[in-house]
Amino acid sequence: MTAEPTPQPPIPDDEGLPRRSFLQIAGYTAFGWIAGATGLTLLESPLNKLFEPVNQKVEELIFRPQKLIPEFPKSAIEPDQLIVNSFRGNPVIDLANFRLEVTGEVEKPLSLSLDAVRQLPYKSMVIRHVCVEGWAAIVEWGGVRLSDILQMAQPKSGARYVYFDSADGYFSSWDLASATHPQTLLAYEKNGAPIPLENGAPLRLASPLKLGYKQSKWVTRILVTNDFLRAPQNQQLMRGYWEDFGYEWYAGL
Ligand SMILES: Nc1nc2c(c(=O)[nH]1)N[C@H]1C(S)=C(S)[C@@H](COP(=O)(O)O)O[C@H]1N2
Ligand SMILES: [Mo]
Repeated sequence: MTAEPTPQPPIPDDEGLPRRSFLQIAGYTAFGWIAGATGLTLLESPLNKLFEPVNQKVEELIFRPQKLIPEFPKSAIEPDQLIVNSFRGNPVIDLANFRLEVTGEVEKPLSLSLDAVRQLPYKSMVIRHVCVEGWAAIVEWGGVRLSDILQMAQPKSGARYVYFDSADGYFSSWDLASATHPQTLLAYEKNGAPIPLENGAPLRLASPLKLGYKQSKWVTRILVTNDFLRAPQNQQLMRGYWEDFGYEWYAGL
């Protein structure tokens, strides 16, 4: 690893304040996003329809064969090497009412129950998790391909980024190509068992493409955007919790 800017220690958790998602902190709500996205689309759609079929670029990304990363055999799993790394501890999640929201620049916003997620095709993989802090672990993750969920939501033709909002207030953003890679999963199993809460239950990202801080745990909302988000107060770029402290955005392995 070349010298990474040392992030400042995270702001201590103020137990007196409710933990809000980054979308709420940024002043966005799901409704705001849908309304905003619709406004843009109405303005832009006549041109888009003249020059390209709707969704062409996005469909190319989703269906383009992407290079597969070699996986490890199950015998290589290192069950004791995965260190829990959470910036502010475990969130409380109401599993009975849990919904995975998919919103933003998509034709079909989704609100999926865990059962609905589990009904999608299952994929497991043994990959190396690499934390920028200097440790790594070979882990088996099982779950669904994020591309299957994005395909259901149908990103619009201008979509470029995918934000992940987590129940602990963490967030990150990915390029659409990495998000639609066939080995980028929303995982609900770790090493053949349901993911423990501290590792991100009920749903966490798992991908051999990127460093650990891009592997969001406790994912509750997926937001597809054309551009990076900016904080409404000061227009500062919002690309991710650690990314906004100076960690590299793409963070490829
Ligand atoms: N929501 C959320 N996701 C997160 C983090 C976090 O603090 N909150 N930490 C990240 C970091 S830095 C790493 S290395 C991995 C650690 O995953 P683990 O705790 O399951 O080992 O989770 C990533 N995803
Ligand atoms: Mo990490």
